[in-house]
Amino acid sequence: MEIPQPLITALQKAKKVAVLTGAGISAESGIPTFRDAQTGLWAKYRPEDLATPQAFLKDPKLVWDWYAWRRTLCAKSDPNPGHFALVEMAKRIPSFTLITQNVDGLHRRAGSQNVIELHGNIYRIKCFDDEQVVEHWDEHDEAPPKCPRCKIGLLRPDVVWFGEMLPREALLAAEEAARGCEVFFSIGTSSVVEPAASLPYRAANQGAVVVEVNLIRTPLSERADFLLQAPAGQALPALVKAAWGT
Ligand code: BV8
Repeated sequence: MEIPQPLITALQKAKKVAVLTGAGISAESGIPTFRDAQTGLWAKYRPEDLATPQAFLKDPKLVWDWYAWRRTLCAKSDPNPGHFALVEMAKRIPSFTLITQNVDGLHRRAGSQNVIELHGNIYRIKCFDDEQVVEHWDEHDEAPPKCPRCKIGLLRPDVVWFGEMLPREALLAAEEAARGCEVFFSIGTSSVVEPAASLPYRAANQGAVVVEVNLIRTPLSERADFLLQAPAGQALPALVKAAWGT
């Protein structure tokens, strides 16, 4: 894959790089993206209709089972060359910040450090009522299990649903990284969900080079300086090889 020389040069010179990833970087690991048709049992549901507190309150078992299915899928999936290329890139950039919208934990499993998980993590479970994370619960309990601590609340995945605030520290750290970087990558995201979708614009507004990696154009494409229109699992290793020969 041909990488534009100006992009290679910008990356080789960069001291501060920030990266935002979305479901697209995990697609080649076999995890359906938000826009992919859900498969099997879940084909008739739209993710946006299930990933909300209202959906959970309306049908707790349905939403709990959807996340249980996704958790199993994530656990069976492995990081792909796109995730590993970001681990390599981080070794060569003095200040590298990885921000993800994904809840699948694949960046950490690939070896990325200090990943900013803007939308939580599907493996972390918390009480719907007091929001406290729960380590263990009665696996034989009906789905969703009751909180073993307060005995009243239902357990839910510790992910950010639509209409819920993002974790404050994570969002502040992501915004700071976008403001201070020289190169900002937006990888495998439809660039429509806020506030994550605003991060590349914050970077562009302070003069950063913005690079989009996606199969198709998105609302960000016209603002990006470079669009690598290819699967992340091919584009990112090609970029690392072009910049650092590995
Ligand atoms: C908030 C975790 C303050 C859960 C997710 C009305 C009412 C309430 C809120 C709003 C409203 N209007 C707007 C909002 C704000 C709302 C929002 O942005 N809505 C959108 C739909 C307009 N945002 C929120 O609600 C956020 N909270 O704002 O709080 C507030 C509160 C109340 C009222 C107003 C404001 C919370 C947003 C977080 C939601 N949680 N995930 C879970 O995982 O179950 S969002 C989920 O979808 C993802 O995490 C991701 O962030 C988002 C988009 O998904 P992507 O990652 O982009 O994936 P997608 O499938 O869309 O695209 C994949 C891309 O990859 C595609 O472009 C594809 O081409 C590409 N691709 C595919 N394969 C590859 C590839 N690219 C490269 N290589 C490949 N191989």
